[in-house]
Amino acid sequence: MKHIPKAVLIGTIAVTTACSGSSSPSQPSPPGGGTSGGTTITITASGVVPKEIQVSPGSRVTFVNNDTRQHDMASDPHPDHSDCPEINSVGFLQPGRSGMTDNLVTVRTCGYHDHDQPFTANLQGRIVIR
Ligand SMILES: [Cu+2]
Repeated sequence: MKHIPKAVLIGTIAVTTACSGSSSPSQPSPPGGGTSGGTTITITASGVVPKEIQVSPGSRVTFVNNDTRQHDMASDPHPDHSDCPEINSVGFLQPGRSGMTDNLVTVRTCGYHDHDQPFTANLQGRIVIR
């Protein structure tokens, strides 16, 4: 017969020091957005950048007019603008102004153009929702 010693575990009373709120990590927040992956299309004097952007369903895309002239962004096809009416919310943009699409909820590819210059290729682009 083996004697199995009865192990008596003396639990140490762990006194957990309550967190008294002095340990909030400072998270650097980049100013001015610039989210990776990006949902911003910039309109420059030489056209839209990027020409094609990919966003997740439900995203809104911001058009920023960095050109010195006005632009009027709208969904393809011109002049009906019926493919992705969410884009038509961007509309007319004075220089320096920005506008957002409505929520792009449908997985698809949306073409857009500048309604003032509907046949200017560098003012046409695509938003890929996937
Ligand atoms: Cu148009």
